[in-house]
Amino acid sequence: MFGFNHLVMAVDKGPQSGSNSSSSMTHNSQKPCLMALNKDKKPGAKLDGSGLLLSALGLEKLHGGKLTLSSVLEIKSNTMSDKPAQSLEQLPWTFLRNLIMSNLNSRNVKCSFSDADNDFDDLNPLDLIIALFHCSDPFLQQEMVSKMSICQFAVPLLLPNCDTQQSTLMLWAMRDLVKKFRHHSGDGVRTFVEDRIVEMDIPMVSFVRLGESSLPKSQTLNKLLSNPHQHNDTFVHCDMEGGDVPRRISDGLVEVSWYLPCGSTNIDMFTQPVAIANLRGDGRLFKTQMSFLYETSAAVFIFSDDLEGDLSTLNNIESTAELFLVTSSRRKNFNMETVKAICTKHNVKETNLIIKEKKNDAEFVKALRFHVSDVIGKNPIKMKVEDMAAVARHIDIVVDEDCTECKDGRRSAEGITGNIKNVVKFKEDQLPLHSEIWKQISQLEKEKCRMRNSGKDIESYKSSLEATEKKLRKEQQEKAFSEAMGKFTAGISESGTQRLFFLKWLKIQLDTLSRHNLSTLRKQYKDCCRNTPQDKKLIADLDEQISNCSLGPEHFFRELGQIYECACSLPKKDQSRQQVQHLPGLCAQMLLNGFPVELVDGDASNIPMKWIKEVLTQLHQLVETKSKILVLTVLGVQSTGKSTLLNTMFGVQFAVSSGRCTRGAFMLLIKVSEELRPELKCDFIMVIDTEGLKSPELAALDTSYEHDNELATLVIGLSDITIINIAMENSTEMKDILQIVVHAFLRMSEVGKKPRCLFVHQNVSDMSAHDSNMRDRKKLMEQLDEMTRAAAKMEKKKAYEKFTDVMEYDPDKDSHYIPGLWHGTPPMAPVNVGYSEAVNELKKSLIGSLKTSNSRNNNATEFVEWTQGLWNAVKCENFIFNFRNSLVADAYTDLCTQYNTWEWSFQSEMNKWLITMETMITNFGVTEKNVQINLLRASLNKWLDEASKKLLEEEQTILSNLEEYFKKKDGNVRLVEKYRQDFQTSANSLRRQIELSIKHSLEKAVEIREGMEKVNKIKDKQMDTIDKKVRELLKECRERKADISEDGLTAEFEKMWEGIMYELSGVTLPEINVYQDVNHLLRSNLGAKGGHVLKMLNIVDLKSSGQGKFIVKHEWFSGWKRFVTAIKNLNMNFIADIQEICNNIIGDCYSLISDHISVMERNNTDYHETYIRDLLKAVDDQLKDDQISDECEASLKVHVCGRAARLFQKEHKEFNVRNDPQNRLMKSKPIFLENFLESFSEKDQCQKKAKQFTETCVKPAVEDYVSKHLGQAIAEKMKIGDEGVTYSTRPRFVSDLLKQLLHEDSFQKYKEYTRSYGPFVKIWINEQIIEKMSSDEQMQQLEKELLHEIVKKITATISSISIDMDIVEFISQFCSDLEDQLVFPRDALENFLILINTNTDQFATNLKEYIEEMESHLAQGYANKTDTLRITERISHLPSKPHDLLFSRLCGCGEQCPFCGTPCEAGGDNHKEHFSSMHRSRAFARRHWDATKELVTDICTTAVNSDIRFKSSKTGDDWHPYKEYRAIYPDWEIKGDQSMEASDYWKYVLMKFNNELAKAYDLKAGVIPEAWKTLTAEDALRSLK
Ligand SMILES: Nc1nc2c(ncn2[C@@H]2O[C@H](COP(=O)(O)OP(=O)(O)OP(=O)(O)O)[C@@H](O)[C@H]2O)c(=O)[nH]1
Ligand SMILES: [Mg+2]
Ligand SMILES: [Zn+2]
Ligand SMILES: [Zn+2]
Repeated sequence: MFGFNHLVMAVDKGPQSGSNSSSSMTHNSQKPCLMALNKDKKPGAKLDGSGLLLSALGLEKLHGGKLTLSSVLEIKSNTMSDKPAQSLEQLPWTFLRNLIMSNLNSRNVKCSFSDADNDFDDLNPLDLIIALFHCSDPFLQQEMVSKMSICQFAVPLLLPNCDTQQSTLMLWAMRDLVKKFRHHSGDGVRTFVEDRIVEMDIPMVSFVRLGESSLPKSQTLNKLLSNPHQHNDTFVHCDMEGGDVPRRISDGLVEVSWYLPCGSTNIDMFTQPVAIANLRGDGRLFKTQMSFLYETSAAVFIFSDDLEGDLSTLNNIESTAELFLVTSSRRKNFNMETVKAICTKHNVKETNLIIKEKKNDAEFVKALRFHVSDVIGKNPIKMKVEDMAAVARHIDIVVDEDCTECKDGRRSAEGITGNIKNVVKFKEDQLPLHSEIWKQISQLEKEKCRMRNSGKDIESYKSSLEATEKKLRKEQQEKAFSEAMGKFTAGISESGTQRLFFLKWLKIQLDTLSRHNLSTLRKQYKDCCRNTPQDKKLIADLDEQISNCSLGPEHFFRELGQIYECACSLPKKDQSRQQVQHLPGLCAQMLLNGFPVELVDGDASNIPMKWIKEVLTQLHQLVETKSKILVLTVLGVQSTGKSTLLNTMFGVQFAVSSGRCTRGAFMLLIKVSEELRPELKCDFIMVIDTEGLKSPELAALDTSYEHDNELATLVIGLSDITIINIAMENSTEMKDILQIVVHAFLRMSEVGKKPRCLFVHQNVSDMSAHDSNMRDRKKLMEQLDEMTRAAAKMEKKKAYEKFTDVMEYDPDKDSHYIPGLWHGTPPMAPVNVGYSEAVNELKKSLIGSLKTSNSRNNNATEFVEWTQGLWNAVKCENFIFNFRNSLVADAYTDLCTQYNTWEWSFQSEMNKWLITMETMITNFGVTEKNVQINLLRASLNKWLDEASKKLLEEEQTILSNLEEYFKKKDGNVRLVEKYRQDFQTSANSLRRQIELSIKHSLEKAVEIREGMEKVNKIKDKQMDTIDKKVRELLKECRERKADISEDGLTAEFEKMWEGIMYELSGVTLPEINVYQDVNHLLRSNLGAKGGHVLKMLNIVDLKSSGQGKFIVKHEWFSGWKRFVTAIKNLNMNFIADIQEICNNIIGDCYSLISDHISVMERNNTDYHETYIRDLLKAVDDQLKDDQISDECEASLKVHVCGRAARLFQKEHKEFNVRNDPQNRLMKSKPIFLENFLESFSEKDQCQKKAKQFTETCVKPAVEDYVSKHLGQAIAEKMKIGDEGVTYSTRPRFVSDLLKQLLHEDSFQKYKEYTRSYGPFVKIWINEQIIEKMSSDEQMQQLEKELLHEIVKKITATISSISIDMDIVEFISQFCSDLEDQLVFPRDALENFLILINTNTDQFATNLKEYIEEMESHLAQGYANKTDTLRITERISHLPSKPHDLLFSRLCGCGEQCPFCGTPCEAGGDNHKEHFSSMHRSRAFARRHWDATKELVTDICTTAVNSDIRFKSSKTGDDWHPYKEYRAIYPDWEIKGDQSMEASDYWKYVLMKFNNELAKAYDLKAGVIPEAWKTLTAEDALRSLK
């Protein structure tokens, strides 16, 4: 069977094709099995070296090392398929995929197809392996060798090339193999050895075949190496799948495998390590290989039956190897004599002759084993693989390490490692930045967040921390760039392959340097953890030693990071800073090459954030912004095979070793192939390997619990999928770890992220685990639920009941069971097939679930943002309250901006509707004289219904807009999911708010209209009487027919008029006593307050109230609890504070009063008690509960109402005078007379009437229209254009305002801003409006537009009315058509209609002309008044004021920070939590130290991180820690900020105005921390961004 077939022979003869030698056919004829195999081979199959095979495998383009590791690791669409290959071309990929996953079955390459047209319908696995080695680059070769070795496959030592006949010694490929074993030494002490295999002194025993042999060599070797209980197929043999297929290109291959003892006599086949080499093919044909083996082996075993043939190869002069001859006595022409003769001839000792006599193998194998043991027991030559290179070169074998890149890389690496005598010392000298200093900086950074050791003066403390950090950074700068680092940077700056070689060499050499120490320490550590976990001191000590002794490329990268970070604190232009600009790019390139990069430094427990940020930013650019990543992480107890799992799953190379191995967290990128990107929605998968969490016994170690907690929170926060790794043997330990994990998940769901979670149970022996573990799963689930509740309670978030509330987890789908890694006892155990298969299943399910998930993935820069935010929050401990991330912030701002526009359009819409309705109400009864006033009430209800419907519709619009918004998949909407509810409630509350205000306004309008009824009735009656009388007189005069002169007529008229006067003289308008109304309303408003207040009302004199300034008096507060405590605390500001509140309210009320008065004058309406009610409501609305005492409130209301009463009384008087019947009669007399005369003479009045109508009715109505709509129009205008952005969201508005304040630099303004935000802001907006409206005649433009709009409507109305009506009907129709738009002055209309008698057609025509004239006249009027003063005046008299409209959408909820008074910036007005982006020193809220009277400088965001305490009325004047301010102010969210830049604005302002502020508040100036003193206006400005 092992006499090779014709195909191989042909190949061996060289590249000529078709030279099937007949001799080989003769050989074959003796081999029935091969005959049978080849009998249907097509004759003349073409064979031209490796070419045909490679092309059949689809590899021809990759020949010569073009296949790279990273291309193999790419996630492709076939990555997850586990179907057998469907074509030859798929075979290599299936093989590689399985091999990378350490699958023992990977060599079973039978494919499930049969392709008649192909010459190759079957393939020997060795051919495939050789073909792939030819195609792979050196790094993939290394990886293949590593994985083959893990599977206990033999690996190529000499790689043949059938085209060139040139063998290659695969030294480089084997470089990375590290093996561990235990010697059996004579004295019974078993020493444990771990080393790089190519550097180990291990004797090699080679096996070759010469000519024919009936003995199955490879199979025999497998038996030789396997122990009886566990058979390994180390070498491919003919009974394996595909092993019987004729080999095409792999003869001449020398494979090697090592037997390594584990130290147990029962298990070990050999007590000493031995390398077994196996030459494929007939040794006679491979002289070079034979020589190599002779010169390097301790012994060579020759298998041959063909002893008569050419055995010249046996006579190698250089050979030092002992020769053995292995033959079978069962073959036909066996002759003991010849055998013996041959032995003598070729110097084979007789004892070295091994003859297989029985059919049974056992004895034969035993004999072989005996001889091998004997050879290695005799202390033979042991040649390192490394040293074989010299032999190889000598006999014309290429050594793969001889390529220039490899040599150069090695030299560069040696340049660094050659100088290392002592690792600890080297690190101190050459890598000084990242050790102690960086640890100290990390401590400082954390302390800046936590402020554990601050005294009272936290801001100064913080600034001193900052100063220390600066100092440390400076120290770093002085040490930056040691010699070794210079070389390292040079090394990684090399191009492509050479850099990779350099890094690999560096790793190899460093490993060698530190291996000895480390492996002992790790072992001790592991033993100690297992056996004496109570000895914490020793464990901690070992832990530290491990960290001190370890040295790998990651330490160099760490150092690089620190070099970069310390340079960042230099000015931008500094040369040292310029020099390091390129470093992150190099590191980014490494990441792209698939290197793990350290994210969290496990020793310092910190992330070098600036460095990582820049690295990932560079990466983002390197891949042309196609950097969407999906993050997968693993968490679990120490040494539970986390890194192994990831390595197996993705073929990556995270550090693996028993004992404490991974530190911190490493990230690594795996490319996703182009075709899969859309499906997985990402370009890369980022795999993060983490440090094992400590088991509970160890967790008590100093700060390790904290460290674990931080790491878990960060990692879970970063990941899209977290694998929780549980080793079965320590599932109880896992419970405590889970506690940490649950906390982390809970925190994440608080910030709107719900990562997926997978449980992987490792070391499960039973393959049916999934089903049988159902009960365990249920139990785990229950435990998790319970933990969730406990964690929720601890984090004070009661809402979480179940584990699934905090993460996406389906216990059935997301539980995986993985059997033990090793099949047998290491080191000779291969990877368990079950392990590899289960990991593959896990991978498939992971990737499958990624496909179905619909989350959007972050790109590298977003990932950095997210990391940064998370890490800051983690550092601040108070995680939930501290998490602020710019991605969330951006998403939130976007949502707010959107919401703001919806809200605005809702408000505008309703505002317009309200104006229409008010117009209708005012117009009620104008056209229909005798309509019943109570119909108005009925209509009011109808309108209110209509309003409710409309409001609901508008609310629905907002809600569905919201719905749409959250459906969006792009953008980070999922991050603001948790605010959704807030905005929904806000929409709802906005609706209710507007509903109330509409109801209020409409009712007021109706009441006022009703109040006018009496007066109107009187007027109407009067008019009717006169009209009738005049008409009678007219008729009478006409009937007389006499030619009455004008004088005569006048006389007649005068006579009649006197009569009327007499008749109507008794009629007067009702007098209203406003004071009485006020008195009454005050009583009912304050009635509930109790006796003392009513008593006060009894003695108050309203008539003298409300004059002069309102002064708050002490006595109103005597006995009031808050006041008493304030006095106790010597809070002299108390009364002043109240005074300010009152002043603000009074200011608002005064403007309300003047608004009412201007309405009365404009519409000629009377006073109505509703105005007073309005006023009282305004006061009530502004007074928050318990802000001032009852007495004070009463006095305030009396003051306001007193003033109102006086003004309204006066207004009422004026109204009565204006509308006094006699007076009116006197006024209308000339009109009547004129009309009387004209009617008599039947003059045509058209022209005149049209003019009169335009002037007295239309023009005032139009002006009124423009005024009513102007406010809204101005407000709209303010919101558009570049400057309009100011009004887009609250934070933006505040920031723009502060910017301007900074510019104006006025203490007074700051004082007003911080003391009375609302009023100040309104005034400020008003100023902005006036400024904008004054430029470019903007307001005139708006006025003209409104004017034109209404004129167009009027003209259209005129044209639409039929001219067949008489004039009165025409006018009536005209008015009613426009009743919802225009209010025509009632009196003027009546006067107009007196004795009217004109031609409708003509009138209409004339009217249009006059209206046209009016428009241009009015427009002219607007255009002439462009000065600021006039605009200010005009705006202040508008019925709806633009600044009020804008303010109502910008004031938000109106809450202010309970500590510093900064306004809430949350979107909507009904949110669960108030927050603000920038707090300020409490000094601005007049806070000061009791003892010293100095202003308090500290800022809320620092205070909530510190251990200092506060007291307020809410704490019952007890001290309460700031950290737990939530207990007192549960709806405020004040995020701690450890950065020095936070609130720079206010620091600067306080620094500048410290003294003025102190003076204004009669206090002493605050102590300004050193660091603030250097702040400039630019810094302040920057912090507003
Ligand atoms: N017996 C057994 N050993 C395993 C298994 N998985 C991994 N190992 C071995 O356990 C050791 C630790 O594996 P790692 O993958 O480094 O474990 P880790 O969890 O990453 O360790 P740390 O990073 O130090 O926490 C290695 O020597 C692995 O070969 C397993 O399932 N069974
Ligand atoms: Mg690990
Ligand atoms: Zn605050
Ligand atoms: Zn709020």
